[in-house]
Amino acid sequence: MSEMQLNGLIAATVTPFDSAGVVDLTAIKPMIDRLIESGVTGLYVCGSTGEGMSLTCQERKSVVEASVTASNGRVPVIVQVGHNSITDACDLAKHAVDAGANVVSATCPSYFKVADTETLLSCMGQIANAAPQLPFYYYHIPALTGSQIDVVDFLERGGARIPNLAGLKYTNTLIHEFQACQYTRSRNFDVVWGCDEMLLAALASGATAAIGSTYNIAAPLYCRIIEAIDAGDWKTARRLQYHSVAMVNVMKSFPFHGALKAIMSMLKMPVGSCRLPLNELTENETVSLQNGLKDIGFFDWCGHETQIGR
Ligand code: MN9
Repeated sequence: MSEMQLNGLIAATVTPFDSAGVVDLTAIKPMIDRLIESGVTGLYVCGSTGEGMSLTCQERKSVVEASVTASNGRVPVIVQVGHNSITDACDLAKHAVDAGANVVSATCPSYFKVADTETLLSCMGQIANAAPQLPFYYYHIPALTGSQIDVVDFLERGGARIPNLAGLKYTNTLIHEFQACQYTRSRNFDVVWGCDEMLLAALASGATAAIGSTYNIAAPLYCRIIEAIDAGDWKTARRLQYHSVAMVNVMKSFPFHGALKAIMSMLKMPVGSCRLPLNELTENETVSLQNGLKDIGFFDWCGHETQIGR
């Protein structure tokens, strides 16, 4: 059971909000339909992109239920249950099972930093054990959790300690470490790439799946990168990957999540704004984001229909 393998481009889905800032469950199905049409092969729900940490547990559960229903078995639904309270994380993991999700994933607690591998194993062991029927993926994102754990050591020891540990979502930029995670002796772990703008490098280093925010807005572009590599055409793959680099650079010159949600609206996937502490873009920022994207040709190569003129 732990020898699970995710494949392709998994969208880290956003959580739609209405104009009053309430989670808009009705926007989830149309969004997921569009994502699947665009080539997405899985959904990672309530992660960083989904602002999972800014939602109440009840909201997280309702988003998971709506996402599982909307996916309707078409693509796997991975539920991110990380929480500063391990008890709440376990409760969310149990709920993911009852809701019919396919995979559970969790960040480590982050207010108090996790000090060492042993502590991380204890935290993740408890959460994984709350949903023993499902494969479990540790969500490694040191830039946000602030915990600098040796992930290779975690996997080596986790193989013996956590029966349903299937792998991890690796959101860091250390390609050599990402590769080492795939060669652990304890088990054949599924190591999923999490930095979209470096997908090409990750594919070259053995990635078979990637989870990320920009697969919401440019999955067709990334599909073309994979096709180019499959055809041995590295030159094309590099040129297309550079589109992703340019896109992320433009997005990062604004508050990133606000930019992502604004772009989804431009691509006819209205998902509303962000929740504090994240901020939505001002009208001026939205215009300048759109201009920045036009400048790099985003609307020509993202592969989505738009509701703005060229
Ligand atoms: O984990 C995302 N990371 C964060 C996935 O949200 C911190 C990525 O998809 C990035 O948003 C993306 C842009 O840097 O690579």
